[in-house]
Amino acid sequence: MKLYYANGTISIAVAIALLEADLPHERVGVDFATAEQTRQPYLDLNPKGRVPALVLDDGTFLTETGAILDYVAAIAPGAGLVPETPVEAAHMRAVMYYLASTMHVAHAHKMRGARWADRAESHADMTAKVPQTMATCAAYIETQAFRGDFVCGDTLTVADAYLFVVCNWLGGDGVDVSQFPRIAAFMDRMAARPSVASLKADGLI
Ligand SMILES: N[C@@H](CCC(=O)N[C@@H](CS)C(=O)NCC(=O)O)C(=O)O
Repeated sequence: MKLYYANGTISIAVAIALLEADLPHERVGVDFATAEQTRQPYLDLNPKGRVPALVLDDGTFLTETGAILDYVAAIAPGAGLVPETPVEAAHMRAVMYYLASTMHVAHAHKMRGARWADRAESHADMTAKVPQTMATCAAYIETQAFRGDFVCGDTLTVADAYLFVVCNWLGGDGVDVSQFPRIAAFMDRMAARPSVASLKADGLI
């Protein structure tokens, strides 16, 4: 498998999950500094112009962080990255859908306002709102997401890889993480895992 990623982006959630699942894979960096994701040949591979993308050994091409994380969990059942009970698995996916549809989108308003508006003052207004919207999202995560040390209790699932990367953006988005003690403890717990530590050592986080 080949994971197309960029440092610090949501694609790192997939890198964490692949390491947690102990699945062999190759990482291919996409250079956001030169907007490589918006040009050929990357656009031929992924017309969405985003990361992550995962290319399987038979050429099958996957996008969308939540879908890729579910795939990784499914091909490594021994790693236990999805809860066994349907109701717990639904909670895990509820958190992942929230991250995809609400919190990641709130974060994107800081740098990617051109997706929604053309005027510079509109972009500035969107950027200025980010500390507030991300703090609102953090408050939701703090009180509703955790059912133990992790999202689904005391065992790590793919939602934790996703949540770690999104919460890693909070400081840069103007949110004081120390105001959210469960998130802060979760971030420390994740940082101590060999998967996250090795990605940090490699400069991906
Ligand atoms: N819904 C997609 C969103 C992916 C996404 O927006 N990734 C960002 C990085 S965090 C990206 O590739 N941005 C490049 C751009 O906007 O040009 C997913 O969850 O995989």
